[in-house]
Amino acid sequence: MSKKQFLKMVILGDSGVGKTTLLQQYVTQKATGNSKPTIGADFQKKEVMVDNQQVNLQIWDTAGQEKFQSLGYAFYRGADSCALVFDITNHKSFENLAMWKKGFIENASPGDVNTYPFVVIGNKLDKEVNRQVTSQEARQWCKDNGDIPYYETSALENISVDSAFLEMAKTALKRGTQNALFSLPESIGGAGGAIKLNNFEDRGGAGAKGGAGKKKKNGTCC
Ligand SMILES: Nc1nc2c(ncn2[C@@H]2O[C@H](COP(=O)(O)OP(=O)(O)O)[C@@H](O)[C@H]2O)c(=O)[nH]1
Ligand SMILES: [Mg+2]
Repeated sequence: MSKKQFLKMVILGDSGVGKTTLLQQYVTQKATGNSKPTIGADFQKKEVMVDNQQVNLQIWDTAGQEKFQSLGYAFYRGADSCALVFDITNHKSFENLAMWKKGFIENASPGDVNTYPFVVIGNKLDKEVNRQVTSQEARQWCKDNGDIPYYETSALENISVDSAFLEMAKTALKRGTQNALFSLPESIGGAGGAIKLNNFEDRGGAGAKGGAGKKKKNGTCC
């Protein structure tokens, strides 16, 4: 079997759209809707097969800090893919996707933004009667933002949750192999919470580029 791959994924979106429930459903096949993540940046692990390759996913969820838009640098650092989640019954959460995407780009500095593996997820599909965002509207936004794949899910009823995460892994892997050609090891270590990520292949050449300043801001650098 070929070398094990590691992928870091992050989930962004307004508070209440269902990020934690999506992750819980994906990782444990359960959605109780009442799990509280631990304080601070929090991630879950899952091992999956993607195109005959074993992949270790590390999926980062917020611990509620999204309300204050105060996600630390460790959250974004070296992310291989990013899910932008909104609630189809809450138009405002859809409008805020642009802000989340911009925040991600500013913090993760993911190189060529147009080819970055974003996935947009419109969650709470089981509440179709309360829908405020049409599929067409969402698809148009995705098209205008570099042809981002779009999924409608129900974290509660486990509709299309696996497919959305699988898409993230697939596109991230594809891009990862392309980037591997260019990635030289960066020697910035000891970055506070980011230490956890040092187990990961540091393909984040671009991530590290914009990050040094931010790390200093957190008082955790070097
Ligand atoms: N009906 C419905 N409710 C959901 C769904 N996903 C999450 N929820 C509920 O929405 C609320 C917020 O979910 P949560 O995962 O905590 O959102 P987060 O703040 O984005 O992490 C909880 O009461 C969940 O049970 C879904 O697909 N359908
Ligand atoms: Mg949450």
